Amino acid sequence: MKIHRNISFYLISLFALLAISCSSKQQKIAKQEIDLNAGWEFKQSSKEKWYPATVPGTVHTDLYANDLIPDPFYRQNEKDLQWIENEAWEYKKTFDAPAIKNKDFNFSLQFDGLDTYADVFLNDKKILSADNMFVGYESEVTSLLKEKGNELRILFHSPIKKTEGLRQKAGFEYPAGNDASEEKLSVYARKAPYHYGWDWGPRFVTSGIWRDVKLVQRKTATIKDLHIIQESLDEQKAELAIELEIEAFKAIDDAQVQLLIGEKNVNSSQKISLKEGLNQLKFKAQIDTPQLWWPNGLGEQHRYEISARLFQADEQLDENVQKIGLRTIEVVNEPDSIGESFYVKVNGQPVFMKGVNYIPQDSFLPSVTKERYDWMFESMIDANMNMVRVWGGGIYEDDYFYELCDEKGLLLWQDFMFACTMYPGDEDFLKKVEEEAIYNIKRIRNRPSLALWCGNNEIQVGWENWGWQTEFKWSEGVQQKLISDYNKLFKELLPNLVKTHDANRFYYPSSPISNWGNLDDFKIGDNHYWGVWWGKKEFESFKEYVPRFMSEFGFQSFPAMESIKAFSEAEDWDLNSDVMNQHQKSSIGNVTIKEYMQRDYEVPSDFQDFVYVGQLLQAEGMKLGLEVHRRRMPYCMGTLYWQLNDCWPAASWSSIDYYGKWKALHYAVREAFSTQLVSTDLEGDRLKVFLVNDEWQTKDAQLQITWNDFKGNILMKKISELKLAANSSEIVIDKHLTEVLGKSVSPTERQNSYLKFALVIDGKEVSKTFTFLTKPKNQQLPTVKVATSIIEKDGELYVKLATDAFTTGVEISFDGQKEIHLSDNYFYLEANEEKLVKISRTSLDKEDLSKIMKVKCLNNI
Ligand code: BMA
Repeated sequence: MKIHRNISFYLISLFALLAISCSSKQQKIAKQEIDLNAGWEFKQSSKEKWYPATVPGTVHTDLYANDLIPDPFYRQNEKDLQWIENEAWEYKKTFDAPAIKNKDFNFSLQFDGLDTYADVFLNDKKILSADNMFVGYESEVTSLLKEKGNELRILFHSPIKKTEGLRQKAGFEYPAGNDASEEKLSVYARKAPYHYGWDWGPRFVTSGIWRDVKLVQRKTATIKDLHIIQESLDEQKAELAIELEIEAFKAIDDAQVQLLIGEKNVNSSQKISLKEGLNQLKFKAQIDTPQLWWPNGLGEQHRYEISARLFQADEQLDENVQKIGLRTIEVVNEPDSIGESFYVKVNGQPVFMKGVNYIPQDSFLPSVTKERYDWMFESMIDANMNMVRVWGGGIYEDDYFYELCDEKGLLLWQDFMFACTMYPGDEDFLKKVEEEAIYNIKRIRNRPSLALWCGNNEIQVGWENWGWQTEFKWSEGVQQKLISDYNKLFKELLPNLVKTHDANRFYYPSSPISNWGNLDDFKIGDNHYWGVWWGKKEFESFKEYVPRFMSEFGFQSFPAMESIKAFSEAEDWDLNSDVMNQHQKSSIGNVTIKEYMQRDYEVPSDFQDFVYVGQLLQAEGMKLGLEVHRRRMPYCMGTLYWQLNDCWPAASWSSIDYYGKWKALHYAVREAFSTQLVSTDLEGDRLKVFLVNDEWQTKDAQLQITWNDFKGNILMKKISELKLAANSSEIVIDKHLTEVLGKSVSPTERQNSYLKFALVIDGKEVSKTFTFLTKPKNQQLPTVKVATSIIEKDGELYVKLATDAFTTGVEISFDGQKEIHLSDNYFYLEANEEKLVKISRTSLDKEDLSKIMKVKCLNNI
């Protein structure tokens, strides 16, 4: 064993005890990947004419780019584009492969994602058939490849036609309620469920080459997989097991493996023998005085880069590089004195999970650029989140998504891709799922952010509580089959695969495990509380229905007007118009928004005002839920709201719209998730004030309470000094309002005044909240003058605002601009307060922006 600075490293191979040398060899690698994404053409199979295509891409986006169809998201175009799913499509390209002259090389074509039923031909010979969009395919093509003019052709079969026979054979319908067709074919295809429609998304059943295509050239042997397992971790050292899978194209006895941490060569092996086929090598490694990886908010996301290099004689054949993080993550889900816990411990301590459910960012997946991923992650981090759930009706995400989880410190809750319906369980189906699970487990398992695998979304609760068993009138035999298939998939196959390929990770069969309709269930595991929205319960019910872990809850709103303008015309701006209904997929959508609005606000008759108030409503309702969950820590140890984003421009539960624009909700989430939080509960005239601290240190703090009237007169001010215990939630005030305010509140004051609570640490206001003495619709908000101007400061543009009286829900927008970001929006402005709001995500200058700026507030509508 040799020590290099604070990193010591030793390895034991299954085959030989290996000696160590210090020479780090880095040279041209025999394995090369040649990008084959350029120069594709496509056509409808039944037609003659070829058109240019984009790879990665989809048929829909290629048709649109060639002006063969209109914008699928515009108005009601979705309806007219359903024919595409019934057609077959062909893609082709030609390429040269000069390296084929070198007889030592082995060549294969690698497809990182084919959507979904595809036959692939090289020089007219079929090289593979694909039927699962969630796996990559590779086919050895050495003997078929020519030096010049190879033709690669892919025939995509209609996913509808491909699965119709399976439905007929089954002879019964699956309960796939989100599949927007009478014939529920989505269950038979291993294809993103949301493509078939969802209650926030359109139906676009895509086909296409949705991830990269490459020609891969290799020599003699290749590294198939590098798996790094953290076996132990303490302050002194981290012990790692490193497993290498090497595929040798022929037996050799002069291979060498070199391992590095960062740039540091920590080991070179003596010559080892590889048998033809798959070779598994195991090593041990140790990192001294490890630096830890922390979730966002608790510390740095330190990572170590571990590389394995494979040599033969002096030639480097291959290299595999993985970035790992050293941390412990435990999901504690066990019986306790209340019922059954569900919480996450990171580096030894329970951490409250603040996060969100993520859906694919586009109906057309390849349209999601790195910039769009960056923006989503920036927005999650800005909103103080530490967990994201990749929800089971979408896709196993792009590698870049997972890279950002690691880099930014977002713990990853990864569902397998099954949602809201029962699924088949025949041999063929299980085989496909097995391949898909192994492929994706191996792809993600080295990620330090990966906290847990979850079998599916809402299938167990669906089966037990959604009435499927009576609604579908299945025979006893079908019911038996459905439940037995469920058990095979989620209680046998998937947990066994996780155990085999990612042994230390927590597996959870289905989220949620408990039912929202039953209060007793809130003592057990996780819950999706849909009493608000689907159950039409008051937002206040969030206080009663607190689970041990909230993995979904939400409330809808429309995107802001500038985003609505992008898919509609002025004549569509009506809650009941066909276009607005097309872009509202929840069966109870617009009516429900209105119903809740009536409870708290005066419902504006003007559509644009309705959209605006709808966003305030969503933000206020959800803020209550998020705060309640944090207040109830440690009974409740996490809250992931539904949903972060959208896959098209529409009304939905999202906090960020399709164009990346933050709704009022996202600003509210940022406040509700702040590291230290002040939160209030006024029930009748009983006032409770809660303080929450997510840091692991005690904090000295000041709580400032002011009672003001809307005109700006201070009616009372109180400051108290306190200590916030580490990682805690406490009630610091639980009194009658009169006691807190020093006098009783008159009926006029009730309508004309508000309380402001500010939490100050080290002279900085870290959290604040406004508490009202009556609902917005009963308040007498004065008409206000909000003065605005755009100023330039240190090369940045800001909106400067001031108001003459208390102002609710200040919304800044810019005509025709749907992507501009404002550092704050939909905020309260106090009388005589001056505020600067930073403008970003625009190339417009001060003059342009001044001309198109608009300001709205609740007072003036
Ligand atoms: C949840 C999700 C989705 C759905 C949402 C809103 O439970 O899992 O299926 O979009 O509810 O209904």
